[in-house]
Order: sequence, then C-alpha cells, then structure tokens
Amino acid sequence: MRARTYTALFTLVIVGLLAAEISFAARHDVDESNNPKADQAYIDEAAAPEEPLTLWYRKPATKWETEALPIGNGRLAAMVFGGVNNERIQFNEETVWDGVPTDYNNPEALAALPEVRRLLFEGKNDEATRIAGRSMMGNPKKIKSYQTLGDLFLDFPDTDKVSGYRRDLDLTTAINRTHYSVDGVEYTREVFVSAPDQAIVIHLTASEPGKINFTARFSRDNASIKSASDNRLVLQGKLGVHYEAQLRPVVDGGSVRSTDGVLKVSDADKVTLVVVGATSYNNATDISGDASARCEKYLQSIGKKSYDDLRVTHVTDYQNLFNRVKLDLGTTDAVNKPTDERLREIKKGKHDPQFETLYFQFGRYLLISSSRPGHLPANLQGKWAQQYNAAWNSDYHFNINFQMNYWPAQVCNLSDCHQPFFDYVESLVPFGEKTAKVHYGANGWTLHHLSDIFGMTAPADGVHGIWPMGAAWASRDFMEHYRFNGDKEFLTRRAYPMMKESAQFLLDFLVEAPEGTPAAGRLVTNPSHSPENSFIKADGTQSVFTYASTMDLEIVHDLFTSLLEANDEIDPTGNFDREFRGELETALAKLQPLQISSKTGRLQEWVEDYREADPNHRHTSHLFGLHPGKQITKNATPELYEAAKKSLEARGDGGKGWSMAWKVNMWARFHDGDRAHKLLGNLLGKMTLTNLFDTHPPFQIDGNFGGTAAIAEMLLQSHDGEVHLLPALPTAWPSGSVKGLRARGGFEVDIAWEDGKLTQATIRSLLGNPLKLHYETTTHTEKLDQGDSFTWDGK
Ligand code: FUC
Repeated sequence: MRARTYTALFTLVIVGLLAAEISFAARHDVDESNNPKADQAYIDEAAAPEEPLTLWYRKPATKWETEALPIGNGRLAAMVFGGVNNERIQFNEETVWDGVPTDYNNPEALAALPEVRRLLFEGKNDEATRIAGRSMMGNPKKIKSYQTLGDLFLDFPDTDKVSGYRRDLDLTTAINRTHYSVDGVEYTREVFVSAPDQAIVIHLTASEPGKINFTARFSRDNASIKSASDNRLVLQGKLGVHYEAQLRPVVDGGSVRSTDGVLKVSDADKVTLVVVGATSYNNATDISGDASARCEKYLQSIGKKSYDDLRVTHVTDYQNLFNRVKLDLGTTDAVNKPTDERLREIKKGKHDPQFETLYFQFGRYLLISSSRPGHLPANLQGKWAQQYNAAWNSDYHFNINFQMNYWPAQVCNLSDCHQPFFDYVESLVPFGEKTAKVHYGANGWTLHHLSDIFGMTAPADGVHGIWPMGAAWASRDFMEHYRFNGDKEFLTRRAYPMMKESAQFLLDFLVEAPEGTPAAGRLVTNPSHSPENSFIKADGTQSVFTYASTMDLEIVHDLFTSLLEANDEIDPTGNFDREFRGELETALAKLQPLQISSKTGRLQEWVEDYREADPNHRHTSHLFGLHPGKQITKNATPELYEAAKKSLEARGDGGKGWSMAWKVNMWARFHDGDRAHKLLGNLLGKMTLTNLFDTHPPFQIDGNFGGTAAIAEMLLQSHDGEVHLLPALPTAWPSGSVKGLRARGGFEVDIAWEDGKLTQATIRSLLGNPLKLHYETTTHTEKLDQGDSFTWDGK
C-alpha cells in the first residue's frame, strides 16, 4: 500500500517535472506585441536583389518571431519589420536582464549528498529525487529573464499606393534595406548595427527632395520616455540594472523637433537616426555603472561622422569576418524568388542547394552579429528577444544549447567570435568554485545546466538541474580553440587552467561504485542525469535521476584526455604538472567504461540498461563521445561506433530544432552524407521560420548554429588526427566548392568537387604542423612549413 502511494507520488513528481520543462516554453511571452498597425501585403513584382546571399521579401513583417529580420553587432541587436506606414524596430542590449547579483548556493545541499548518493546506488531513485529536490537545489532555484531594451516606432503618412516593395537583408554587408515607391517617389531605408561605432544606424532617403515625413517614438513597459537636447529621444528605466537608450537624429533639409518623447521630421531630404543603448551592468557582482554616461559616450564618439562614413566602417569591419568563407553548393533559379516562397517550396520537398548555402552563411552572419570580442556570448536567442519573459529566460543552457551556439565558430573561420564564450565561462569560475565547495565539498569549479549574467552556477529549475557537468563540457571549447589555432599562450594561460579546475572538481566528485552495482569498483558520477531524459526501471517506476549516465562518463573522458593532450603540448617530455597528470591517468584507468546493450546492440544511455521512457527523446546525450566529442570514432573504437549508430537510428529522424541540427552533425560523423542531408532537409523544412530563424519551437538560435556547423562537418572533419575531405558529401550536392574552412592542426582548407568526386583541395598551413590528408580510402601525408600551401586531388 505504502509502496504504491510512493510510486503514485513519484510518478506525479516526474510528470510534473516533464510538464515543467514543456510549460517553461509555453509560459514565455507570446508573440503578440507585434507591429500594431501592420501594413497590408504589397505583393507586386519587386525585382530580386543582385546579391544571392540575401534574404528578401515582398511584404513587410507582421510577426517578430517569424518574419522580422535580425541585425546586430554582438552587443546591440535589433529586429526590423520594414513597414511602409509604420516601421517597428525592436532592439536589445545584451545586459538588459531582470535580476540582481545573487548568491544562488544552498548551504543545505552538501549534507544531503551522501544520502542521495546511497539511495541512487541502491536503486531508490524516487526517494533520492525527493530529497535532492528538497535539499540540493540552488537558492533561489530560478533565474530571471533577458529582456528587450525597447521598440522604436516610425510612423509615416498613411498610404496604400505602394509599388515595388522589397525588404531584404544582405548577408555580405549586414545591411537591412526596405525599398518602395509612392506616387513615383522611391523611398529607401537602410538599417545596420555597427560594431566599431556601437550604434544602430537608420538611414532614410527619397528620390526627390523634401519628401521624408515621419514621427519617431520609443516604447517600453515601465520605462520613462522623454525628449532631450539635440532633438534626442531618451528611454530610461530600471530592473536590477538601470537601462537606457538614446536616439539622435541628423536631418538634411526640412525641419525636425523633439517634444515629449516624440520626434517629428517634416519635409526632409534625408535622415540618419543613431540609436545607442547601455545599462549599468559592470559584471556579475557589480551593476553600479552609469547607463546614461555610457550612452553619452557612444554618441560623443560618433560625433559628426557622416552616414557614408558609418556605413563604410561597418561594412569593412563586418566583411573582415564574413568574407573568410565562401560556399557554393550549386545554383538554382529559385534564387529569383523571395525567401519565404523558396522556403514554402522546400517544405513541399523541393531541393534548393543555393538555399542551403544561404542558410549556412546566415548562421555565420548570426554568430558575427551576436558574438563579438569584449562582449557577452550568444544566448538562447542570440541577442534577439522582444520579451520580458523569454522562453527559458533566453539564458545560457549548458547541457547542449550554449555549446552548440559555438560549434561553427572555429571550423567556419570565426575564431574571434568564440572569444565571448571564453571570457564568459572564465567569469563564472569564482561562482562555480563556491558552488563546488558548498554543494559538493569539492575543489575546482562546477556549473550546472544553466546560467545567467549574475553568476548562477548552482542547480536550477528542478532535479534535472542537479547536473554538475556544465563546466567540464564548456571547458572543451578551450582545448578546441588551441587545436585549431595552436596558440600556446592561450593554452597555458587559459585552456589548461580552465580544464584543470574543471577536472579538479570531477576528481573530487567521482565516487567508486559500491559492490552490487554494475559499475562496482569503478569511478562514476553520482548524482547524474542523461540531460532531461528519463528511464523506466525494472519495477516500472520512471526517473531522470541516477548515477553514471553515459554522457557524464564521456565528458569526464573527454576532459581528462584533453588535459593529457594539453600537458603533452606544453611539455612533450611529460614533466609538466606531473603529479596532476598522474591523478588523471589513474582516474581514467578506473573510470567506468561505456556499455553496449546486450539486448539492443546500442550504446547504453545509462550505466544500467534501463528501458527508455521516451525512445525518441530530443537529447542524444549518450552520443556526446561521437559528437562533439571524439572518444567514439570509426578507427579507434569501431564497436562503440557501430553501437552509437544503432542508438542514433533508434532515436529517429525527428526532434526539436537544435536536436535535428545535432543529428545532422552526427550523421556526418558516421560519413552518411545522404542521411545527414535528409535531416538537414527536416531542419530547413520543419524547423526554420520565414526569417530563417531556427524554431524549437519557439525561436531558439542553437539550431541555426548547429545547422551551420553540420554543413561544414559534412564537407570537412579534423577531429580524428587527419584532415578528412568531403567525409559526408551527399548526392544532393554533386558539384560545388568551399573556401576558407578551418581544420584542427592549424589549416585553412579550400575544396572543390564535381560529379560527387573531389577535384582539388588546397590546404594552407597556418602553423607548420605535419598534415595528414584523407579522402575516401586514400591518405596522404605532407610536411608543410608555416605559410606553405599544398594542392591535392585526392589520389
Ligand atoms: C534544453 C532542452 C530544451 C530547450 C532548453 C532551452 O534543456 O531540453 O528542449 O532547448 O534547453
């Protein structure tokens, strides 16, 4: 009786947990605050833009999430609607977060740990869940949301006599443009966000003088909005941080006046509006900065720069990053159709390889626009959020999403854009050191499944948040940076210490599994999760909470072997940090190995061969060792490789945006180009919105970045000690070329192929490392000096 009550109670807890996961998405602000006076559709024959790497549409956006177009400079971001009678430009600044610096640690947690561990080893998962839920969560266990900074509305004289309407986003310049004619006068609006000048720049022109008339106003809940000197508009408010935006107009001809928070421009020839924004955020413990002074400083430094100056500076800066990679997967006539029409046809099954190129470059565009050195990294929505309560707070999720954002960074030649990831993760270390101590009595640092900008490193949300592997996973990017760039200074000063601290935590956290468990005598993690997935035990009860999930073991293996690799790089004689090296080697030898199920032949997701509660679960965590890790490869671990393939097969071809993107990467690692391409088709056809944003749903940017990385992964791999050309080329891309991808070991790679076969590859050595090339069944080694190039036809 009692057991049954517990089971029922427990099932309630689990169902509650899973429902919480789902409702978390559902509870976010819905996409209602769209352009209130949306323009009607202007469907006429506006010509296609000349530049094929352009998103373009024949009607203004009405919906923020699916239609408006994103622009950004890594700190500021904006979504532009392109309305004719009413323009809406929603904008963000990366530190506009609700909340204040907080100590999230829970001093009660440590006392509960031994009991929870014992219960999990004894298979009393439900009891362990209850105790952990009560005692081991962060305090508070919820973080607050990233938010919009505000909206800028431009109201023009109403007209319905519009012709030649087009709005577009040119990925080669990062300029958004709205163009149309009324009564024979052509109007053009250009909007971009400049990184060098730290401003959103809006430029309005007309083909005849004196034709520009509009009013402009800011809007935001709970903000004060007023006019100020130089005809400025000012928006100010306070969450925990003080936030501020300022608009300064430069008007040629006609007249301009700003009163009571409304700017009125009449009969002007051309107008430039410069919008700047800032908050009082200094760092996770200090929000005492001066938002107004910061805005003032941005405007001062722009001074009297002309629009043309601002534009040239922006384009030069942007192209320095964007132009490094060129991709051609084939051309199609569809390029002459608006992007929304093309996407509709793709959803119906049309093959449009040039659209896949557009999608790839859009991912690179998004990374450049949301992640720049000196600023915060891209969050769940990049930096684009119109909400006050965004889905999952638009936070940093460390159990896949945040790391996925950075998968394209190195291979797609945007190493600079990876920097915010490193700075941010390092900024969390002091908080994670405290969490390691307070929650686990451990050295080193830890971080659970999510974080914010106020130093959250403790377990959040629910028991599935008691997953202290986030720091270890995030540390792998530091080593990847070294593998791609060979920067010894980065290795010794940043990568090695970061990985070491993460490993110090794990060395303390790992415990020996007791007799009677399948892992007896081996080192395992406990407590543990396979992120957000649940399993069914032999007695029919369901749980998410266990010990030694496969992903944990793979993360530990990845980190410890990376540290040994780093140690060798620092001193090949093995004399560097000898004692710690020994500890790692001992722990690795004792670590519980990965298991292949005797029932299914699949790689087990948990140390015990539990039944799956959701066989198609969106996370494919147990395949971490295949991708992004490198523990499981065709050459080194053929049995695990085959077992992992069976696991991926069994997961099916469905998923959320990001999980589909992950699967494309994984099929690329299985060298199955057609399967990878099929799933890329699912990503584009089912999980891509009209503005090419990935949708979970709702909009979540990880799928964009994961998808971009996957396309690169199909063309080039370098995780297994060789530069593997066209490892997963699908039949759908018979001929094409890519230029400027980066490979580990410090190589820049150009590849051309025809009729499905490599025709020529050129590899430039950036570091002078030995080169091992691989194409189909052929390998070739070459000694290259730094700066040398080698051309190969794969034979
Ligand atoms: C992970 C996923 C969810 C969502 C959230 C932001 O935890 O399980 O699907 O993507 O992150």
